[in-house]
Amino acid sequence: MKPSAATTATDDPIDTLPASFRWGVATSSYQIEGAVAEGGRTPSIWDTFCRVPGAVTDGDTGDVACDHYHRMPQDVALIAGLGVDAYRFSVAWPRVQPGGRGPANPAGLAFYDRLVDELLGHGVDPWVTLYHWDLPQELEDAGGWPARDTAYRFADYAMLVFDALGDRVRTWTTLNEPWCSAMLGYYHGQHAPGRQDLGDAIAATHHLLLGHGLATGRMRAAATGPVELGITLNLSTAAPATDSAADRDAARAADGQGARLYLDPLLRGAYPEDVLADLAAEGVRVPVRPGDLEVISAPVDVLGVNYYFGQLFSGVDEDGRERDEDGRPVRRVVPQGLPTTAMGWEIRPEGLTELLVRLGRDYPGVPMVVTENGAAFEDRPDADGFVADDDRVAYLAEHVRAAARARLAGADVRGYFAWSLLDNFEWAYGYDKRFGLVRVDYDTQRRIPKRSALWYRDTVRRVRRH
Ligand code: IFM
Repeated sequence: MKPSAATTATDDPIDTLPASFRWGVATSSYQIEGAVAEGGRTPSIWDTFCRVPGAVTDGDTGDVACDHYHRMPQDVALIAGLGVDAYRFSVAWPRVQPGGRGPANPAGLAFYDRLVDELLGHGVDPWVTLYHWDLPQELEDAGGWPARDTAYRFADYAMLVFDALGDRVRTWTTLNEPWCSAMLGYYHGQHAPGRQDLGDAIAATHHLLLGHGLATGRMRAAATGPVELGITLNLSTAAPATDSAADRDAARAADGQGARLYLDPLLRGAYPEDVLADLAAEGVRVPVRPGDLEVISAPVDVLGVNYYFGQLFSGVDEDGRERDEDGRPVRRVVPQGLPTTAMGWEIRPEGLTELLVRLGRDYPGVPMVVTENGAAFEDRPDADGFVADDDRVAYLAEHVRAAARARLAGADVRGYFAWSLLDNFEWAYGYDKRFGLVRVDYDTQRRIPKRSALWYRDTVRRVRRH
């Protein structure tokens, strides 16, 4: 259905969303499951990284996390209670294929098999992400994502999961946020495996995309019924702080490495020339082989968009210099003076509208779903553990509104997933940052829906009535 202002019962853009709009909540395996040594699971790069002194706040690990592995039915009941259409979760590669090669581990697959059945039994669509950062450690030891072979290992693993769950799961996301896997993991060193080499990171980018394309092609060929295949990218807005040439170039470069380096090969079958030139200036080339771009640009049915903040860039540092001490062009994030979340991320809902409209314009023909959006705040539970998180309610409401505005402006946005169902392991921040609609008391593993969970449930209900 085409959105139209005429269907609006109120002035709230949320009321322009159609009943067919898909609502969901999202999580990922390492962030919630725990049970890292059960059912034949082997270590992932995150199990290893968490043991590196200083890598994760307070030395936290995902060993127990939200204990979802043991509490899955209770968590599915929570999801169903929110009245959402879909649950986006990820499969832990080292649970399903320990060591990253060879046959499937039946005990690992059985967990996801039960999860899918439990969801379907509650009328909730399973939305599977195949890779949300938990690479089997053995594959990292063999070179990790910078090694081309990992792309082929990923496609094999994807097929193990697809063969087991494809009879009941319709929507498949290959990768979650490959920029984070590649750049935070192999360049900035803030995520597992903690390497710091731009060449490795760019090779990782290419092999992640290649793995996506290989898996997409094989799943499409093997599908016996309707499927919806896609990938999820973390995207932002990158605007110049001023109209100066240096600031405009900084914004171009940031958008190039953050967004177009992924969007262009996936949706246009070519890497962006300006980004290749920026990389070449740093002595780095993308290790493309003949035929790779055809594989990477295999058609997708949905583009997942994860949005948390919008940024301004400047090409000069605080002292007015355009080059850093290594002679590289300056690309500096300029604070906008906006309110921030507990992550220090500036809150800019209109950026989501701008982003979705831009994606619809620059990469037409691909339906979009906001696969993650949400916020960490300093939650203050009352004596019963209830959190009146009005800040999170406001954040979510403004961003759902922003997605609705993008639809009104013509962007083909089909759904919205709140990040996250539960407070969980927030990577290098450990359990210090809470994104959940549902509070987790980590001492008791008690789940307590926050005010934002109730707001989300009521909003879904309201829109359903349209
Ligand atoms: O928690 C993460 C998630 O794993 C990926 N997207 C961003 C979230 C918040 O940082």
